[in-house]
Amino acid sequence: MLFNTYAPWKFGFSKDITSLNDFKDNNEGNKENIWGIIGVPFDSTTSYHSGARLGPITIREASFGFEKYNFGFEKELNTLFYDFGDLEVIHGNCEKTLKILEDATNELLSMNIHPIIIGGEHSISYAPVNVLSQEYGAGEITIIHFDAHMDMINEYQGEKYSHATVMRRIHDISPKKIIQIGIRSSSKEEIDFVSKTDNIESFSSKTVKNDITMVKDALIAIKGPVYLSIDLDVFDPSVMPSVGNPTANGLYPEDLEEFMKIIASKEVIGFDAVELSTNTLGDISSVLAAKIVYDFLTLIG
Ligand SMILES: [Mn+2]
Repeated sequence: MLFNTYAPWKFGFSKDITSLNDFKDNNEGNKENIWGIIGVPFDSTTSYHSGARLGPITIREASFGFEKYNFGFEKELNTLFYDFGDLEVIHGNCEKTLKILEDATNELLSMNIHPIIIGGEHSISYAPVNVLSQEYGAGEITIIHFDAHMDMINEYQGEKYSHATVMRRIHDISPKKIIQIGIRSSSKEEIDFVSKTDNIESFSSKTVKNDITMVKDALIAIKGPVYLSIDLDVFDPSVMPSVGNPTANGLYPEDLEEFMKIIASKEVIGFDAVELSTNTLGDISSVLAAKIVYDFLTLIG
């Protein structure tokens, strides 16, 4: 008899769980390197291409195209991870959604599971970083932020919590450092803020192209816990067209692979991949977005 085991509502190679409660009962006190995916189908502060709420489902669906052996890194994906499904978001209310995501992240941490957040728009990154800051101490954590945009403006359209202000809100938490990579669009106000702020290091996409060693050295120098936030618009629109704010002259998959190898050797405590905004299953954006999560999971094990 043939069975159809295709299950696009869970990320490929995730370990099966029937319910969160069963999982809790079986994993009390487990200190292993375990990861948990939470999808956050939220896009209410999106200003250009809406649709990031479909990011979690399209990333999961595209993950079924991969092999367990990650050819690019010559390593099997053997990391233990679960896919907890999608958060119940409050459409139109960013702050309430962040609160729900904070609760969910705390629940993962209570089971000693590291969060992987699949967006959804970028505003959601605030919640896991805030929770992890309380757990590890804000001043200990380095944020690695891949993005075409600085996201450092204090308010956007009168809103403090927005995809465009997320790194400013994260900076308010007083992390040890924020390292931005791939920047190629910002306001003058953001540039002024970043240049006068000691704990923010910002590398443009041009610097990645012309002097990738300098950027790699900044990553190699990191000590202590790391949170990785990837706004998928960091990629060039030729390889990642379906994002909330596509921006020309971006990074290519090979660039991120180089950085990922270094990042995975650090003490990574959380990861998000956000801003995929497509309603087409298996398009180039979904496939590359899923590859980023797949590569991360392969390397972190
Ligand atoms: Mn961006």
